[in-house]
Amino acid sequence: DRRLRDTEFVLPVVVGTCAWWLGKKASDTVTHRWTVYLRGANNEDLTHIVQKVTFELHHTFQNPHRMLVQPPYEVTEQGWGEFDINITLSFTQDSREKDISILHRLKLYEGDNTPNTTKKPVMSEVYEEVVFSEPVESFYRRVVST
Ligand code: SLL
Repeated sequence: DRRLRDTEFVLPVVVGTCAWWLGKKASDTVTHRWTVYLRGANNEDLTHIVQKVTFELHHTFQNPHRMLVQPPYEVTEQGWGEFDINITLSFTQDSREKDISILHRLKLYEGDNTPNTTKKPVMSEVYEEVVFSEPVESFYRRVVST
């Protein structure tokens, strides 16, 4: 599989967390309901490039290794604490690309002087560019034509 020497292919993605405080319904171990997600930065379909997305949750969760082979690439859970989530992307076979990882911290609280509210969620979203340098020619041709 020939690689294109002077070419790179950039995949813009967004990773984020969205957390709702449970207010009166909160208990000691469940204070928030949250979702962690990965999507195309412009909501484009990633299935022709991404084969699977794995979210590695804190070990206090059951089955912390959550694998998604189709969109939406997201996990919704309930808990009490903030932690770093390792997000691993695997790409389609024809790309011959290695997996890449993105670390994203689950955010439940806005900050010291901001009271909790059930009216709006706490969001933490980051734009990332996955860069394929010297992509395999056949893969590159396929993805730029779709
Ligand atoms: C902290 N280092 O101490 C972090 C750990 C872990 C959060 C946070 C589990 C809930 C469940 C959960 O929310 N863990 O067991 O279902 O802040």
